[in-house]
Amino acid sequence: MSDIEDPAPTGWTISAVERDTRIGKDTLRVWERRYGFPQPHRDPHGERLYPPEQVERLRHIKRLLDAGLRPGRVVAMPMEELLRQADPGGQAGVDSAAAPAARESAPRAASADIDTLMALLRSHDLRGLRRSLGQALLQRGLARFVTEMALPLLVEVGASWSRGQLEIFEEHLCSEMLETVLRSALGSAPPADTTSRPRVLLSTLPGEQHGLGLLMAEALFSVEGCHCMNLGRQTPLRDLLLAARTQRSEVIALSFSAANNPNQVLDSLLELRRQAPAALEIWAGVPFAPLLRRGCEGVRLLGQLDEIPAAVRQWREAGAEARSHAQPD
Ligand code: B12
Repeated sequence: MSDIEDPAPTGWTISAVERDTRIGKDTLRVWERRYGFPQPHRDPHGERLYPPEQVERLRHIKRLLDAGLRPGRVVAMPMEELLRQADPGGQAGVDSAAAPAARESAPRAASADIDTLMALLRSHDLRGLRRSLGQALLQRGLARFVTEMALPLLVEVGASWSRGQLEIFEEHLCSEMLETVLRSALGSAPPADTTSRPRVLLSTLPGEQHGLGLLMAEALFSVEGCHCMNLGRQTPLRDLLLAARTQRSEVIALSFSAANNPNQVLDSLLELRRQAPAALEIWAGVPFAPLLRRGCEGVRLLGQLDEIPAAVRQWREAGAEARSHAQPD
């Protein structure tokens, strides 16, 4: 979420807009010429200044682009239409191949549960929020808690923030709270033993500050009985490979948020693939529909956390098959 102070009434500089929306300066200038949006004002030195409402519209545009829509389709779209497209009930424009990456496609809890959690967050009732999350965890168990509560809650938090309905500090509160709940659940889970496989090493790459996806992935891998080692956020490539070697990891699982540039994600994954031993599998959770469609050679791209159980099952089946081929007749 943005930590940048809204510099209204003068407007946002192009660098501030780039930082907040992750839309490059060159792209912003090209859109201005090609689509007539955004239409920044100019300061006395002729530098671009973007009014806050245009920045908000750009945030929505970026979300739809990440969900797989094309710039030609969304950049000139009026705000009401952008909101309609982002509305869980109004998915008409998001094509089905893009759906796995669209925020709207996250497994949904009863929306009443999420509404209750959001109301507790908005009223800063942290004890109530902690209690409700704890209770949901007990009721559903860890895996369903992750996919049916934590994920939809974060999606709603992100959407509310980008609609200007939630403050940044409120989003931070929610993230911290979820992190506490997930860590304590993982802490009381039965420890893996030497026979637990695959051995999974989890991290994000440098520059990625979103670590909750990683924690949620760890929870799902643990429920599947995998051996997990979570290095946390931003491990340099060299150290990741060193850790994989010393830990005898069989899978490196990475998490990427929508705040990344998909081309850079692809480059980093290819570089990691190039440096990693062939037997070490690389699984990457990415929220970019175009990248998921395109694929990345030698890397398993996963668009949803709930694909983890099937991926683990396939890994185990492939291992069993390889072992049976290795058996002498
Ligand atoms: C919490 C949060 C933060 C917190 C993170 C706290 C923490 N401890 O993690 C903080 C405050 C640090 C933060 C910072 C920023 N954030 Co933020 N953040 C969020 C929020 C609300 C939730 C992120 C999250 O954890 N989602 C849960 C994960 C699991 O979902 P996901 O990332 O979409 O992952 C999907 C797949 O990729 C896959 N997956 C992910 N990981 C893995 C791993 C495996 C193994 C597998 C199989 C699958 C998988 O599963 C998910 C779907 O099921 C999102 C909103 C949202 N809808 O996600 C914004 C969001 C990601 N943030 C956003 C932005 C812009 C930022 C900042 C750039 C703001 C700024 N200007 O500083 C910075 C980026 C810092 C950086 N360099 O990375 C934008 C990105 C939009 C964009 N297209 O650019 C979002 C989408 C908010 C929005 N505008 O709607 N953020």
